[in-house]
Amino acid sequence: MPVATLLPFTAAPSRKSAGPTSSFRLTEKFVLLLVFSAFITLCFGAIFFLPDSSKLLSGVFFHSSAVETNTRTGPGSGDSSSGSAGSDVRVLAKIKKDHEKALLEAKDTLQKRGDEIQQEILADKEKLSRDTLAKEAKDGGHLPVVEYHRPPGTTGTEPLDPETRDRRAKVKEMMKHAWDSYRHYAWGSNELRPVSKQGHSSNLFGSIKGATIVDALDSLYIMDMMDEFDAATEWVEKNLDFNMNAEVSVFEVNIRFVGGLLSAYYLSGKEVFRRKAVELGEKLLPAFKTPTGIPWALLNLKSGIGRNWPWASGGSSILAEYGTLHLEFMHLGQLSGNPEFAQKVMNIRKVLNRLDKPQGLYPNYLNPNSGQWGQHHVSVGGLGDSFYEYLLKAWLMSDKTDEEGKKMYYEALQAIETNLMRKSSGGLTYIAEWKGGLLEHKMGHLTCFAGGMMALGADGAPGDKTGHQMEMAAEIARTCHESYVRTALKLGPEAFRFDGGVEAIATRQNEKYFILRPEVIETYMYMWRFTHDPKYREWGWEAVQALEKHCRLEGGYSGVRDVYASSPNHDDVQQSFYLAETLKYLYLLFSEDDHLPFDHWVFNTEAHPLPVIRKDKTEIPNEVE
Ligand code: DMJ
Repeated sequence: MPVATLLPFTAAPSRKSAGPTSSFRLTEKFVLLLVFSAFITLCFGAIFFLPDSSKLLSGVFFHSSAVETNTRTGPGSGDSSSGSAGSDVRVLAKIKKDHEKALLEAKDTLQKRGDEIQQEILADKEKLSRDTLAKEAKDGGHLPVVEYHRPPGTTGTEPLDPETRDRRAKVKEMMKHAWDSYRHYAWGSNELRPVSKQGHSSNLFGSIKGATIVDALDSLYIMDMMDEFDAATEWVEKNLDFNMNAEVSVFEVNIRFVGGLLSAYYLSGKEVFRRKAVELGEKLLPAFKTPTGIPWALLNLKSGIGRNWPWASGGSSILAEYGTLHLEFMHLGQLSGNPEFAQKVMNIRKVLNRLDKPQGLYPNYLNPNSGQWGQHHVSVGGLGDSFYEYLLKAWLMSDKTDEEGKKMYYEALQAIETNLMRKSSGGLTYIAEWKGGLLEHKMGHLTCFAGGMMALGADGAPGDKTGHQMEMAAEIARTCHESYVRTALKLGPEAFRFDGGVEAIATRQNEKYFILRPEVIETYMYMWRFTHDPKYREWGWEAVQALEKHCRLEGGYSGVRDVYASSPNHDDVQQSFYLAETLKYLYLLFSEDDHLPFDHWVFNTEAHPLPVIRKDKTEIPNEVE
């Protein structure tokens, strides 16, 4: 600032007060002026160039709004007028301290090498992004930072064989029809009613919405339907909500919603899926508040109050329900850093291992209060099925470190083989049901998954039982195929019997329906992968043709009420598992083995692929940092 402009501001001589100064000689006046202006220059130099100068100016002379805001919000700042001198001093002291710190840091930095500085900048940047992510996670559910690495095989190569390529393309077109119909007529509802062309809500999910969207996410991704996947992702981001006062089935919500979200996360790496999966998983934790830690079947998501199905033997929990949480909960533990998830499911094993098992079998009912078995009903179909599946898959998903799961699986399978597996007079192997020591010679469509499970586990079978278990798997696949072949519509009934002179045929009217279930096709897919016997692809193609002929409607796909009737009577439901499982297993049946390879992926019971958690931590595809 030029000195001249400052003169009037200081002691500029005016004509009126000129008297005493007029006695100085001109040279003295000049020297005085020189000294005075030198003094002024020095003062202003000090103000502007000393470290604290600019803030001092703004703080003391100009009272910038920033400084005012600071002092008002600071501790003990009630009145801005009183005590302002004290607060100014405090502000000045803080400014000085900050300045000194910055100067020291700058000095320190100047002494460092270029590469050191660069490394520090990088580290600072990483820390900042970690802090931001951690904050975001905290806002949306206190998640730790997870570095995402896409596991191998999320996309596969085109099938070489042209016929297989065409068949796979056909399955994709079926998926498109199922999805487009849902989108058109039932968007946001749990499921689609393809005849009446409207939404359908199942009370299994309380008032959670969008079961079809979440169940279908990974199938859309796997089939490279990315526009549809993006639309589904957007719906999840904006609409998927678990904050409701409603009762849900813990099992169904776990396998479809938690499983679907986890797979979508592992395939795409999108954080929203991890966040939602953990959020929902945490909402399910109160289900374990029972004297034994065996969870309730039903849970109110708001109150956290649980109960069991009123029809389940003396208030029991159900084997296939509490025994089908393990895979998802182990991954939830990985992705959330919350050890509770693993503790809860490991405790279920502890309770089971303390109990006596009749003939080595696991009854379907267990009382969560007393820790005692309910009615002695054993089944590899409904009420029991996926418990066995999860023992094997827990071992595989743990990179074969979960020895307890392995032992429990192979021992249970041995008990099943000894006590439940039988061969019909016509040579069909089936798995019967066991009721208090008596066999009911009936096999459910649900039980047909066991062929695939046996094939998947055959390789690790103890002794030299690998070949034998593969044979059992092939036999079950054949029997289940027969249950389809022996119907008018070439689709399998809900349950088929081996008594009263029939084999692999439903005899009761209430067992003749087909609701687009996947289990038979699931077994074909596993058998194809392990044997490459072309008959499994042929059998899968037969199912495609039957689905197209009898279940496809203008408004989507529907189940049928009687597979023995000459023309279909539609039940008007497109189940969400049709998109999650049936169409996915068909697609993989006509894909190369490099798509979701079994040494890297394990499918949950709703066909949602989850990556193997590597024992060598450096190889873990997604590990908590
Ligand atoms: C699916 O929800 C799952 O496969 C479950 O384990 C059994 N039932 C249906 C499909 O049939």
